[in-house]
Amino acid sequence: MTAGNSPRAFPTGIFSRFYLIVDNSWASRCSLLEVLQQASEAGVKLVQYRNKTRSMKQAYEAALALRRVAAERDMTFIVNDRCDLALALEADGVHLGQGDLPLLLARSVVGQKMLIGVSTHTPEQVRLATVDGADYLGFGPIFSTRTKANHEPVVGIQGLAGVRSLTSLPIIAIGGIVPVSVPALLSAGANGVAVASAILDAVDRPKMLAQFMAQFQ
Ligand code: 3NM
Repeated sequence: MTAGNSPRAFPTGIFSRFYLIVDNSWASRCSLLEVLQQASEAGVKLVQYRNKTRSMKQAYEAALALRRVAAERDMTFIVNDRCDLALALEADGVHLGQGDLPLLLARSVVGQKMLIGVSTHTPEQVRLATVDGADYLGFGPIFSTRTKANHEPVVGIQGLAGVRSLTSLPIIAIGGIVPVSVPALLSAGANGVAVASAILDAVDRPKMLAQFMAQFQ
């Protein structure tokens, strides 16, 4: 289900510059399945399932329908934090935070076919994840965000520009991103943007999705 010729090439087409984070903490307020369907209709091709609070069993059950829809709609499906959940869901990738399994260990767990992304917040973390063989990097938080509890210091657009030359991997900017932020982030060297609250909280979600996707035309 992964795009590209390599068994785990990170998708690079323009429709993969928008990386939707479907965070389970919104599940009581909206249907995550509907969000995924709306995202697919807007052309989104890359999605991460994030569940920081539920048991493994609950997370698996909640994610299964999302995973199926993503597969049907040819969306790359990445699981946050947990290699075991990614394997159980036959996900296309796993996204590791700095507190998760180290990259080399995670690679031995998930095998060669699965994409591995790494959250980075400093130049040193960017260098290390690159040397260790990540497939792509998250870098942030660019702006302040309420989605990630106790997040690391805000790096700003300058912080992003400062790490661009340290890696040739795709960098996905993350944290507090709204549509008007996107041009400056792309100019600073981001290959794409990852977004949760701007989409999940949107009153008119199809319109918000369209506003983001229009940034990549
Ligand atoms: N990781 P929103 S910031 C999940 O800096 C996450 O690594 C971050 O959500 C990091 O679009 C963040 O609502 C929150 O700000 C992204």
